[in-house]
Amino acid sequence: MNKKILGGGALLAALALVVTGCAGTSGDSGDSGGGTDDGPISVGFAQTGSESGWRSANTESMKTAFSEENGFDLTFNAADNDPAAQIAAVRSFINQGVDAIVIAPIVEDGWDDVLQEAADAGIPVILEDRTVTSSDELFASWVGLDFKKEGVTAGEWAAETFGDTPTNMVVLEGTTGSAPANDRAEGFAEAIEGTAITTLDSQTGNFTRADGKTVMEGFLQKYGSDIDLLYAHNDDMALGAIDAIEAAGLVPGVDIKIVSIDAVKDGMQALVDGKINYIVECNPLLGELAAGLVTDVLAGTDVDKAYYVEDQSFTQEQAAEVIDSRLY
Ligand code: GZL
Ligand code: ZN
Repeated sequence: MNKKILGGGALLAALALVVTGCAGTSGDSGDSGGGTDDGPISVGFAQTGSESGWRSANTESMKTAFSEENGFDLTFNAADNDPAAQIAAVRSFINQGVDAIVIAPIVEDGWDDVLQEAADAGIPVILEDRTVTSSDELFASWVGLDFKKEGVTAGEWAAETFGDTPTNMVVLEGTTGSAPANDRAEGFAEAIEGTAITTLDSQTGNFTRADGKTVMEGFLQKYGSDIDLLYAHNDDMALGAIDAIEAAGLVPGVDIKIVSIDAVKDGMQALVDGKINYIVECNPLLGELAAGLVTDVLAGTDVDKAYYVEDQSFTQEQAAEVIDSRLY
């Protein structure tokens, strides 16, 4: 899959390109975005669910971009983190005969059949956020983040921080089978190769605060103060773990260092408060790019198979500088 990195000027240029629907494509009736001369573009959006603060920000970004005034008629479905329900939602969009389908796939596998059905029905599919293992012949384009790079960035911080000091780590994994969980684990593991960081335990917390707390309670019962480091695949699970760490009478960010991914508001606040030590950003504001891709694909404009939005990362000091100006 050829890779286009969108950051800064390139991102804005891409935004302009895809949101205006380019010159000369349908929808030149002066309205911005997806409207065409024969009415709004109907889009079915199959969202994962509402498992985290990141997901809420992503849903808001998508609903804002796929608005009526932007020329879209959006049918939204949140699948409550249930892969079968999400595939059923996509099937319902196909039966509805929408113009295009957008999916944030809960898990990577199991998409071949329903994507083939969409292709047979002549309905283009755009992926946003997470990826699938299906052939990229089965979808028109994907826009999201480089999850493996996020894992590498988090692992490099851990390697620099702990280096050759024997360190016991526990991991709160994202949703089992999801691209971010797989790739963040892989990237982190590569980055800490050769260090003295040992993984005591690694379990899924399903990207949720509640499960992050429950799993961390289990880790604390099993390993107690032997735990030096927590790697959480997202802020929500880190925040749940902080509750468990404090309930156990330990100090998060001091007794147990924490590195996390997302950089949502609550996570950044915990970073400023010293309860988390480092956060790698994962930008949820993908709505405009996804809407532009739908418009472009329907207009027959050539698009790349993958658009990567750039991320950054934050120490406690950097978080304090930016927290008030962040968009999510
Ligand atoms: C990553 C996204 C993940 C976030 C979690 O792009 O799919 O899902 O890291 C969210 O917070 O639940
Ligand atoms: Zn365009």
